[in-house]
Amino acid sequence: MLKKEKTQVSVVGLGYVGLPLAILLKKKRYIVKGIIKNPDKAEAISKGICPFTDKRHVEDLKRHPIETSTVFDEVSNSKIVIICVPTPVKENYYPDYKPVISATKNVAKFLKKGTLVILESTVNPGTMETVVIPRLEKISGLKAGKDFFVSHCPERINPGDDYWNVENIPRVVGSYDRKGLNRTLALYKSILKGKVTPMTSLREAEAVKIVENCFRDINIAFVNELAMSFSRLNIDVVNVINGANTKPFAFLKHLPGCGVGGHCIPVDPYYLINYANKNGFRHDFLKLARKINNNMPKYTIGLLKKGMAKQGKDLKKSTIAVLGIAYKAGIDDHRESPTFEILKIFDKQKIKYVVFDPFIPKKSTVKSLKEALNRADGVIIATNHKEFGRINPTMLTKNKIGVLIDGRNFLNKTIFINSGIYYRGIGR
Ligand code: SAJ
Repeated sequence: MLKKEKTQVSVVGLGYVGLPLAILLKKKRYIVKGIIKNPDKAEAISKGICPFTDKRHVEDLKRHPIETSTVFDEVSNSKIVIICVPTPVKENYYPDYKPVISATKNVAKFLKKGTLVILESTVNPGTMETVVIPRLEKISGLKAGKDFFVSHCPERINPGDDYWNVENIPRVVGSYDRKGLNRTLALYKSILKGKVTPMTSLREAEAVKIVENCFRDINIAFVNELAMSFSRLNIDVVNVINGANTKPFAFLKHLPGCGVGGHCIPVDPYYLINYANKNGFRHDFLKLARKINNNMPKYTIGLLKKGMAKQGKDLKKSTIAVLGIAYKAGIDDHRESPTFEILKIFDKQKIKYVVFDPFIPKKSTVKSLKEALNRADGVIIATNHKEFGRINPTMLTKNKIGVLIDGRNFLNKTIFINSGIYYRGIGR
């Protein structure tokens, strides 16, 4: 039985996954030690200052500061070590295991007998057995199952979500052996309200997460393809999706947009595509979905070009306001954001632009929505931040803006069309 107050847990990686988890463990009276590469963030978190803007964690961390260091020594005093480091992809979309390998090696240096090591980072099936466990054993000289225990509990954080959080999201757990599984289930059941479901292996747990996110990616690709098709059939795809969504079963609503960003959805399918490829299977369907979604920024620019031409404006002599850098509304995370793809195409085609995101001033080229519109001849909404919801026809016409491409189908198309503005959404 876990005696929380006497159980020290090291959390490696205190980003959007590790930090909420560390705070929750502390709230549940575990002894928590944070480990993070960045010394400034380590110092801030130790003082209860949250290094990112998620308001939920700012308050929580102030009340429950986490003693955090950049070194791994505290692993030797921890009964449990949970690794929550990023798992990005490289340029060629191959999985980049560097953060996982570095964390694993550092943990192994201080690993003591009886410790339970859990990886929460998203990895493809087989990673625990081929990347993590061999390095833990080789460097520590200990044996998995005999001297230490290993599990995988894939993270399911949904940044910006006001309802689902680290405490209430159900989780799955896979382990190297039965003992490790029992210990891991005991840990998560002692801190979570969400259901904790045991899988029969590490691979199954790794596969669950990848399948969740591939499922989301292919469904987004499906509605993106519908959007491109229906826009030629003069059908509003959003109305059709909402209509289909009235069916109380066997339909799950997804919406088309100017692209798929984030640290998970556009990345995770490549983990499976590459791993399956190495084992002789080609995921043509997953690859096609990725191709469709990766093409949406280009499709969006095509809509803009058509609109500018219709309005008799020379795109080469115009400035476009790109509104939104974050990969989704209400957050400042811009990893894999479609906006960067849009700007890359603009740079290549020498199309002038300004870009504004109220959550990411450092990457904005203007200081306000007003300034962006003052300088624009056309607008692309790339992120449906609440602030952009107040854009109305007058704000455009007074700046002689004749084209609005709504990359998130965010605004009321009718009022813009009725005011003579060339409005196009994605599929409407
Ligand atoms: N998107 C669409 N159409 C949709 C839904 C999303 O174009 O219908 C786009 C978004 O604009 C965004 C990207 O896809 O650019 C990812 O959207 P997301 O809502 O999946 O955002 P994430 O990656 O932060 O959150 C996901 C979780 N989201 C939900 O389940 C709602 C979930 O897949 C995982 O818990 C989490 O990532 C993760 O960590 O895997």
